Amino acid sequence: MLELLNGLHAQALDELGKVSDLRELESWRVRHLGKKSDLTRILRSLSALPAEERPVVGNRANEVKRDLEAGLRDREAILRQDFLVSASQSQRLDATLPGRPFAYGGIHPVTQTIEDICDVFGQMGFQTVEGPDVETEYYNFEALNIPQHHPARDMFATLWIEPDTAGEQILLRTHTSPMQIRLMEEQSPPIRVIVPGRVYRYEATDATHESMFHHVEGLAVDKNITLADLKGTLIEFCRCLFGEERKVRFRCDYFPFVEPGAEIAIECLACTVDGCRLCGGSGWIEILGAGMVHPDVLARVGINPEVYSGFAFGMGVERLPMLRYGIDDIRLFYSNDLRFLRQF
Ligand code: FA5
Repeated sequence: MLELLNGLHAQALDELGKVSDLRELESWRVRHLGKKSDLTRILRSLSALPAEERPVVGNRANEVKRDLEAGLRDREAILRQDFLVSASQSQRLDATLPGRPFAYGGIHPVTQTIEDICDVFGQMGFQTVEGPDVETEYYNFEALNIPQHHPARDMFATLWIEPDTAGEQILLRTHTSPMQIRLMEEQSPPIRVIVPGRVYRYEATDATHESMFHHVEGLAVDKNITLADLKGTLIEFCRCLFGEERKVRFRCDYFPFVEPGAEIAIECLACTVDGCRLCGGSGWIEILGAGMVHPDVLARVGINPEVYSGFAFGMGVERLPMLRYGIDDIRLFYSNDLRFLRQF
């Protein structure tokens, strides 16, 4: 696989050197970095590799991707410059005319954050998959040890949908944890996956709560996975995103589908005065819930909890850029104010 990646890398760079105009450059981009490119196919199929090969191949594939993206940017700058020079020499360009402003689009800060999260976990050997926004009551609750009338359902104010034709209760998923079940039903250990996606809650909004927001679920199942693996993985993730100096708090929490359960909070930066609107003056903002997959959950999907163990986490995506850039209201992400969005 490494040979394949190296060959692909060399060939793409070779072709890039021969690209002579912007149209050719776009077709080069589609061929080598597009959704159907060999490189994207390799990145998507990392999970099928043996566990010991996955991090090595994952790292190399990400390196190749970064290198090709950098090459693309450099080539584009050169071609644009060439175009201007040749246009002005052929006197078709009146350089004295005032320029027309372009309305540039950009990647939404939440999408950028999801890409950053997937990159960090990708380098740790986690594969990225997605799941359905419309879920059944079974996957969202029951399979996660939250039967009807369990008090933990109050943690998730739910938007229900009319039952489907088979009479099954359906809903807009309140978290990405149902994907833990779907994945463990489909794959046998070792499993190492992250799942970004939208989640929905029937709750009032404020500076740190939205009714539609994003989660990234993480799941690792194998022999001998311990709480130390969970803590090490998540603390390393926080360091990658927030730097070495930022304080991270790891402490107990309760979720019915993990045992023991934990949460991580990050030091609040906006908190210079008492009664901070982000953290209420506590100095901390919770970014994720986590824990060791409950043995009953493993048994329910046919994985023997005597042999295997696992950890899982679910993080709130919007809170990460808030903490990184000092954004003091989550609602700014979805109010479509270009003055805000253009800053990213
Ligand atoms: C959960 O949703 C669990 N599924 C997380 C989990 C996964 C625990 C796997 C154990 C194992 P919680 O409701 O706390 O947990 O949501 C997770 C994170 O989403 C929170 O830490 C917070 O950062 C973010 N969050 C929660 N509610 C909102 C909201 N209304 N708006 C924005 N972010 C939110």
